Amino acid sequence: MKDIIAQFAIQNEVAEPQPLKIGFINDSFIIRAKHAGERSYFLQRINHHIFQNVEGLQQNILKVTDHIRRKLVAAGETDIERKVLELVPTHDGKLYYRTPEGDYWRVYVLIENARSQEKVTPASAELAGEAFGRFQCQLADLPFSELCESIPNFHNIEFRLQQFDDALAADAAGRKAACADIIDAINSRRDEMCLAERLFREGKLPKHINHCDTKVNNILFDEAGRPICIVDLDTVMPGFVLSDFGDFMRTAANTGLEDDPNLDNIHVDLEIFEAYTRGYLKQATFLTDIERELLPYGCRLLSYMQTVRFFTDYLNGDTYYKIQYPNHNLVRTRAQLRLLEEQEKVADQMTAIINKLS
Ligand code: GN1
Ligand code: MG
Repeated sequence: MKDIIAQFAIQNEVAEPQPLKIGFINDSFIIRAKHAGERSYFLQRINHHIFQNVEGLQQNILKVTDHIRRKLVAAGETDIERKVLELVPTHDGKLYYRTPEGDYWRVYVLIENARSQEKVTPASAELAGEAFGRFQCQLADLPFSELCESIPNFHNIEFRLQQFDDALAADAAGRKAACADIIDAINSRRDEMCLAERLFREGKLPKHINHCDTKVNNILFDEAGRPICIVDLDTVMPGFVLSDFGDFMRTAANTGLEDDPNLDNIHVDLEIFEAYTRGYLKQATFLTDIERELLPYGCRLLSYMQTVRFFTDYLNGDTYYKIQYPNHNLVRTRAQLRLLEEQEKVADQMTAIINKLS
């Protein structure tokens, strides 16, 4: 570990890295400053099986954080080092270090006195909406073509349906026969769910830079409970604003769990929906009419996409998502499908809320 840290341009004396239990994808460590008042750091081993283009990934993060920092400076903000992540380069100016064994490591400056939260209340949902809306707005003038897709076609539903079709044809785990209802539910919504990609090809729906993992725990809050910084920038990439709006609602505006075995627990929490939307619309001033109109559709699209992704992994024999028990991906699939059905029931109410707040 000492060899790894020695590669990075860390100027002050630091203690041994301590492992942190956060996230399922990368391995994270905290490196504390030895002397009070000096910088501490956040070290990560990047999962290069999932992020195969580490150079592109790190360039994305640099472009996005530099762009946001320039915006903060121009706006005369203070405390900027807590409002945007900062990568620490290696001594030879690289954004990551590759070990002789082929592992990839990176270092960020640690944001002090900040915490994340797992659960939302209506009050924190509104702040979360402001935070993700501000993040998108800060990036709205960075051309999306400047960034690569750190996971190619990550939120492209046409691609996800192709993976589903391939998994169905192969039926590698012999699981498809018992799942005719799920297969029907996916197939009957295909056309509707590919609308965003069609509108993009027709030049009617723009792409922007999105976070693509808008769970509330990717926002750091200060001691007073105010959002200060958006973190986990690995999936920041070009896409539709629907992704970020929809994924927050998928994970936060659900009265049940993502993998709830009791489908009766699953309903749309319209109070959370309204609170987040209020915060989001306040900040996301760049939205076009069609983007605003499609926000309820974005919620359904992300639940549908997650249904397709979990179910494809189930058909493939559980090769992507870590599972805690044998049918976990099937339980996840059914829970996401139920959420989609519940979102379909309240689509008009969602639209009414958006119209009221616009
Ligand atoms: C994965 O590991 P986590 O929870 O950050 C996945 C997301 C899914 C989510 C479903 C890189 O995210 O896209 O929505 O699981 N991330 C990747 O729980 O595939
Ligand atoms: Mg994540």
